[in-house]
Amino acid sequence: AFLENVIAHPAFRSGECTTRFIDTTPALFAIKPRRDRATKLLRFVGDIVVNGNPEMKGRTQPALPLAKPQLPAAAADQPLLPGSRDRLRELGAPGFARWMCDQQRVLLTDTTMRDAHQSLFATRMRSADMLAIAPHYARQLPELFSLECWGGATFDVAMRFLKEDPWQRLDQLRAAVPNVLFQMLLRASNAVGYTNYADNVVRYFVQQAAAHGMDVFRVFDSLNWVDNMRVAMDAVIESGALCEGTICYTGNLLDPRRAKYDLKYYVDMARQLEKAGAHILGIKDMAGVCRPAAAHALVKALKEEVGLPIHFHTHDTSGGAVASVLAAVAAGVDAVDGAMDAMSGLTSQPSLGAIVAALENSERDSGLTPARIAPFSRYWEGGRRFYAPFEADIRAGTSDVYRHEMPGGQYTNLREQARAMGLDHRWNEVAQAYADVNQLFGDIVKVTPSSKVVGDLALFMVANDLRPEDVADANREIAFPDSVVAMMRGELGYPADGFPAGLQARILKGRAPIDGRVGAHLPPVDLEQARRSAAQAVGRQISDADLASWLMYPKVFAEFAEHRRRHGDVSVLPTPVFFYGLGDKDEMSVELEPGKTLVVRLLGRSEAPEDGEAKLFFELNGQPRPLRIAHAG
Ligand code: 3PY
Ligand code: ZN
Repeated sequence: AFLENVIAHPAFRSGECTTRFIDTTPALFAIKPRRDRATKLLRFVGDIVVNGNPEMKGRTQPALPLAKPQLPAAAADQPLLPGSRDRLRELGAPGFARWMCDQQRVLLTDTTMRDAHQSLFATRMRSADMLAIAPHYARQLPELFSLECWGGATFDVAMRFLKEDPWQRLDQLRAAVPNVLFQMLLRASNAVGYTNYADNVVRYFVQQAAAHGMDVFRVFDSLNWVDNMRVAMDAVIESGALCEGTICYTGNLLDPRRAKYDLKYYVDMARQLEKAGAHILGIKDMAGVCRPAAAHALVKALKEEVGLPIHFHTHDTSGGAVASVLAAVAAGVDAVDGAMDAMSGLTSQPSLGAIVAALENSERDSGLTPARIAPFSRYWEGGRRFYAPFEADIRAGTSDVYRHEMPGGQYTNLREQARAMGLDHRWNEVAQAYADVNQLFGDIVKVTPSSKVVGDLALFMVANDLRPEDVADANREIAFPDSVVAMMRGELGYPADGFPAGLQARILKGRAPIDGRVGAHLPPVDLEQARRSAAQAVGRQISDADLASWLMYPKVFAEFAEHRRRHGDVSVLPTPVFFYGLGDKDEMSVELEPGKTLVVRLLGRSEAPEDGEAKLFFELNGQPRPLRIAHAG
């Protein structure tokens, strides 16, 4: 490696080096632990071959080999045209918002790399599958308004389950797509976590995300409490990025019996968001319950009452989402979300291809065509197969969502939790309990993290055969789940009209709820102290982005850092290898860095049961590499 460094050094190559070259060029001694990297990865793969990926426990492995997804045929070296991101740079956020309002065409967001996989297969999409197609997006779909590719649950799942660095994902995607806006989902004071953070932590997180190239922040509060959104919104606005202040849609606008969430409610909230400085107004229909007529009435009213461009997001859980999108378009919505066809439908977003086709040759033609969407959908069709074990066994849409109102991202999760608790056959009761808990809580917005609390109590009720009357019964002793107590204490904030006082008092058992916003009570975190703690926990220097990960999820981050120390960067592995290992005689090639490729082949294995080990015969770049792997547990 030393010699390689000498040979590669520019001074050596240009013949400008003197006899003191070696003494005066310390960089030559920076010998990269290359062999070490390859060995670490090989050991990781070997462990999966022998013991399986722990993530696959209890899941059914698909038949191997899985075909590589087919990339769009057009070359990735086509010229790069200016896109929405160039326009934001040129106009600034307020100017960009005005530009949006001036567009006749409907602007499109592709959610494939965030919400679609979060809602279809438990957020398990790996960076490698995004990065392969990213340059094609940049070159072939520069008309897209944005790519939603970060935030929400992707942040913790990347570290927790995929052993990937979410910041590295963002950086790599950004490098591949310099011209189209990137969009993230930010849970206001909960940032990308499940509980409120100190204000300075929320600010720090937003600053980091913006510094790493995030352009559009869809900021929402899980109880639609605007006061709890201001810190995050201010930080976004200050960073120069686009602040999409977002209303979570719930209930049924046109049902007089659900009067709490009427037009006035939404218009009031929209005015507050406009006042708070939002550049764009988001409508987030996380459960997919905004029926077409409601979407039309809502968008029409908001267009009349506020001056912001409106961005509509929904889920296709019922099967009716395209109709709602088209109704929103007819009422003048500026931008809408969809997912590439193969990643759409069910609990995901409606199909972009279907939306594009519906609008083609109309006044609000999106500028795209189904033919230009198709190669992307084909790619994702193949990519999705990698994740089959994480998909819920759901074949069709369900209009039952109008009863329970579970967010698309939660529905499959909760079903999975119910199954794990042996309650699968009582799903109908879980769904009803979910609706009942919502009423007990005073008919609240249900979206991460409030939706998790409602789900926790619903499962608890079914598991313990509790009816809503039992929960409401002041004479009955119930050990409520921790998350329920925390929410009633105000740890997620409050709905504008508070929680029902009786139930709240009963759940808190005499303890006082938090007065006002949690963030107003939490002392600022000493960031430099936190950096030192993080460095100590992981035994190395901490970057600014690492610090943000630590602040969000200290334990998850520390475990991820340890995984990386032991196994290296496993995000470079092909997805089937990461989850399912290599079969006998299978080969994979991994680009460790540009120009450095490992070609690995598994030639065979033998068992050495007396040592509790398996011996794997790998070939690494043509050289034999036997490895002994211990059988786990
Ligand atoms: C999230 O917060 O992750 C969501 O997707 C809510 O819809
Ligand atoms: Zn969503």
